[in-house]
Amino acid sequence: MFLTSILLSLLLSPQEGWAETVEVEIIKSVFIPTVIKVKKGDTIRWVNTEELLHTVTSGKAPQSDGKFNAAYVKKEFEVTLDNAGFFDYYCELHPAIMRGVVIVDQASPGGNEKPTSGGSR
Ligand SMILES: [Cu+2]
Repeated sequence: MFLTSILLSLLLSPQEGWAETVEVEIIKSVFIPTVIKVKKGDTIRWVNTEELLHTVTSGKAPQSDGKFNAAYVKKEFEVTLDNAGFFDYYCELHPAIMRGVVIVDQASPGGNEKPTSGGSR
């Protein structure tokens, strides 16, 4: 009885795709949207729509903080952030004009908050 209902709820709940991919486009040397909000574990994908090369470098321009860095994005770059927080990033080639922010939400998608396994790294 009990097991059946667990199985049923597993089957019925939309577990598939609870981590999403959020896209940021680089258009005319601007990150669009400039500020995005994602959930922990989501993937952020930057898509460079133009010929110009750009970087996606974490930190407050012009100071990278080493969390992520894609040098010379010709087409796409993906990153998954597992920590909640506020992540500034910019383009090292155009730091004065190309800046963006990723806000990673504490909650996991779909309310499937899993107990964190012990041990910190
Ligand atoms: Cu750039």
